[in-house]
Formats: sequence, structure tokens, C-alpha cells
Amino acid sequence: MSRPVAEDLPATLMRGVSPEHTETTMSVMTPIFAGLWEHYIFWSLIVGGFAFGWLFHHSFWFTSKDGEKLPNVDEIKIGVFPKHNDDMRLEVAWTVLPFLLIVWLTYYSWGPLDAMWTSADGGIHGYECEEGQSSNNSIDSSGIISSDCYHVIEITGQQWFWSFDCLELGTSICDTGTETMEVYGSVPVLSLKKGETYLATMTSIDVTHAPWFQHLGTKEDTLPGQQTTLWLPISESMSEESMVLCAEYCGDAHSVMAAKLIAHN
Ligand SMILES: [Cu+2]
Repeated sequence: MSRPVAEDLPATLMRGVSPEHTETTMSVMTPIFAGLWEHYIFWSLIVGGFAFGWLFHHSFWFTSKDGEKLPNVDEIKIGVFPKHNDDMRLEVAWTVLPFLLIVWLTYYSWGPLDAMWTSADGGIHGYECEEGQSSNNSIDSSGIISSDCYHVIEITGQQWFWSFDCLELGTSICDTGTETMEVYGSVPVLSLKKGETYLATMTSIDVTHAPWFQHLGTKEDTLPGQQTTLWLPISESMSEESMVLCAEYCGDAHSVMAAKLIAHN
């Protein structure tokens, strides 16, 4: 391939964010979070439209005309505290309505968030699979994935790379390797099977890191001397290739501490 000439440069610079590369590098949307996002945006628009509509209406409606003498409704006099002018119905409304909305949004996000941190002891992914057993996972209309059982793998964070260990799983269920990626250089690859659900038990051998599985929308800290866990439910709709980045600043090469997740059939 020839060197990029001047007019090709913007396209070259944009490579990481161009639509044809979006799938592997940039998209961070998963069904479960897409649903939450849309619901929160819906309510933000309602609240924003109401607040700014009210603000603009009152700004113009209560503007005085040039030369107009206004009635002194608050009885403002120099040196005297102004007349107390309140409306109990308004006070109650703007206290109670936002409170109800917050209660609703908390309730609404409860299911998806609970699914993300479900128990490894008979939660929505059941118990660890027996040898040869499949997770047989399925995704519901709100994006929540549930499984018959799960497989255990290990992830170790280290300055500045990830180590994946499939433990005793067969290579058709879990495999590892390395690959060279533009910008990131040589990166570890974790290859998991669609329809299977994995529980990563994680630790770090130096400082705090956090693998961020972009297309699963999840991340969790890895801590030296401690074990943390992260669910990796690989649904049939999962994109074939996605990135794993470090989401916890861990030193000089933090920004290139990447890995690749392959979801295969
Ligand atoms: Cu990091």
C-alpha cells in the first residue's frame, strides 16, 4: 500500500471512529444498557422541556414594557424585609414530583443492574456448569441474559497487559491467543463461545486495573491481593469482535492496556 496522500489524511486520522470500524472499536452499546439509556433520555427530555419551557414562558410573559409602572406586589421597602410570598401547592409539587420520578428511575434500573451483579450461587446464571454442559443462555426483551449454568475463567491485570486463563475449559468453549492491533500493538485475545456465560474471577499482581468489556457494557476493578468477579454473558447477538480496555488509571501505558474479545459460534 502507498503512503496516504494529503487528501486521504482526514480519512486516515478518522479510521478509529469511521462507521466501518465502529463495530470493533467504538460502539459501547448493549441491549440492556440501550434500554436504560433510552428510558433515561426520555425522562430527561420531559423534565428538560418542562423546565426550559417554564423558564422561557415566564421570562417573556413577565417582562415589563418600557415606561410601565409596576404594582409593588411584594411591598418592597428599603430597610424592610420583603413580604413573604409563597405558594404551598407549588412547594409541594416541586418536592413531590421529582421525588416520585427518582423513585421510579431507581426502580426501573434495579432489574438490569441486579442482573449485572447477579449471584454466582443460583442467580440468573445458575451454578457452575458440569463438564460438557452448555450455558444455553437467552436474552429477554429488556436485554437481560439468563443461563442454565456458567463457566469459570480467570483474568489477571498487570502493568500493562491482561492475562486470560481458560482453566480446564476446552478450546471450543474458551481459547486465548495474541494478535497485533493497530495503535495497541500486540494484544491478548480471549475467544469465547456465543450462547455461553462466563464468570471471570479476577485479581491484579501490582496496582488496581479494571477490564472494560466494551460490547458487554461492563467493567470491574482488579485489585492486588483480592479477588473480584465479572459476568461475561456472550449472547447470540454479541458482535464478533470487541475491545477490552483498562478503565482504571494504572500508570504510563494505561491507555494501551488493551485486549480483544472474540465471540464465536
Ligand atoms: Cu489502567
